[in-house]
Amino acid sequence: MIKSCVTIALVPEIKTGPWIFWENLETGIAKAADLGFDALELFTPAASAIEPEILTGLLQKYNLALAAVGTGAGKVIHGLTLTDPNQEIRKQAITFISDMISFGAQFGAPAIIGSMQGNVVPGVEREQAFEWLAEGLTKLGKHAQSEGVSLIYEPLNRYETNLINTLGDGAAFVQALSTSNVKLLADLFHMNIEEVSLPDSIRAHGASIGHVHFADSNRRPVGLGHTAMADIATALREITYNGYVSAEAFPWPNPDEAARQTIKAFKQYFNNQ
Ligand SMILES: [Mn+2]
Repeated sequence: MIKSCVTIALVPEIKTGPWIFWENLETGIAKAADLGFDALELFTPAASAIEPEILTGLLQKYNLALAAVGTGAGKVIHGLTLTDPNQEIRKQAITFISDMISFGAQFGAPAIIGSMQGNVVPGVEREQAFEWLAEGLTKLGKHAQSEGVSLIYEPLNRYETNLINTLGDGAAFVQALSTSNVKLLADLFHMNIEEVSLPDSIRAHGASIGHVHFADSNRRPVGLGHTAMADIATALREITYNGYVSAEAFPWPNPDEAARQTIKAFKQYFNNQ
């Protein structure tokens, strides 16, 4: 069963990002519930930003699940990445993500590593950067396992990282780690830029996919760009994907209409599963 999810971002520094809701936590949750979403994906400044008891209460009140937690604030606010040449910064990046994993795990939600993977920066050998990334993902994947959740690693398009841009390269990389607890995020916006065929790539690497970001070719809500979504939905059903398709899309033309468009598209492509 494929489930619907909508993003709520509570990080002022990244207000121009592709997240649907920006209001305070309860407003976003209430709107998500009203539209019939199954779950939320949360972006917060840190693991300590929301009291777990408060979130538990709100999820129960509105009968929603927490699908995943994002870690991008670690880079945006603190400049932390897993591939920084400075060992102390890499260590802080691991601590930041580790805390986010433990926060999400209280709700059964995995953490996502996207921008915090970083880049191969000038002066660093490519192999060295990949070693640091592998080291970080392995440590964090094992920590997530001890907390009872998976860890989600997200290949990004070439304009956001020079490490891994496709599901295929991501699958080869996580399969070589000494933990099997790291899964991939199939972000349909990044994939639209990088993959030869989105459905073929989903079919080829289905076993590695743990989460999906649901956005159209221009990163607007699904239905407002030119991605051929029907074939992608078919591929996700073929791999018997049973996780979330989460709207990480621009709040275009505004958050409420973007959320309505997303749930309409979700019903169109996934309701007859
Ligand atoms: Mn994404």
